Amino acid sequence: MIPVLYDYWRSSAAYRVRIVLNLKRVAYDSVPIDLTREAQRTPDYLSRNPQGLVPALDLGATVLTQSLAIIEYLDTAYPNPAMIPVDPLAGAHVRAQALTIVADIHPIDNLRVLNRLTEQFGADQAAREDWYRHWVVTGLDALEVMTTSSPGPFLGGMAPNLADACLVPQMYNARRFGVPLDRYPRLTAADAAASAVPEIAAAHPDRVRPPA
Ligand SMILES: N[C@@H](CCC(=O)N[C@@H](CS)C(=O)NCC(=O)O)C(=O)O
Repeated sequence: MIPVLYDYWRSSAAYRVRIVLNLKRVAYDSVPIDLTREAQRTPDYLSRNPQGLVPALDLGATVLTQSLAIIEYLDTAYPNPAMIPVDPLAGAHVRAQALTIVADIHPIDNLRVLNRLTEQFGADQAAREDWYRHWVVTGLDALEVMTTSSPGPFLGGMAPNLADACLVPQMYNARRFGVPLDRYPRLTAADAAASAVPEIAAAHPDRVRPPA
């Protein structure tokens, strides 16, 4: 069977995986999991991902979860084009750039965390958005510095890599929440370069959104 991606069009974690599947030209089917309808909490979906989060990639023999683990698997199983340099030091730097988004921005801006702010502390929409922007700015401020020496046009240099696959969805989300991006010349340039790559453009939420 071809891989089945349990996906949500606006999920940045799923968007990362779509980018890498497309860059590696791995054919896949997509099953939409509507987070606005709590489809991620149905027993059927929880049997695939007990965390109740998208994405999950069903390979038939097994189901993979966690976008970075899925991308690492894809990079090993489908080595071209490479997402993570084999050189240990270069690979560590690329992972550090990616994890600045994946581990340190995204988890605390996730839907379930924003909902918890409301349930536990009574945060209104303005407070949720302020929280969201605070953590995006904190992370992107650091990432801009961490990527300044990248030769470009992509964070990966002449070709997009894991860091680009994480950056593009994060920049999409930052725009959605009105985070000013002009203070990040390196990141906006890399995002523009990556977004123009047809395989990455094809993963954009507007291109995969199911009809209402
Ligand atoms: N670390 C996980 C995070 C996955 C994640 O947080 N997915 C979000 C969408 S971007 C989700 O499913 N949220 C549902 C919820 O918060 O209830 C990964 O990288 O796959």
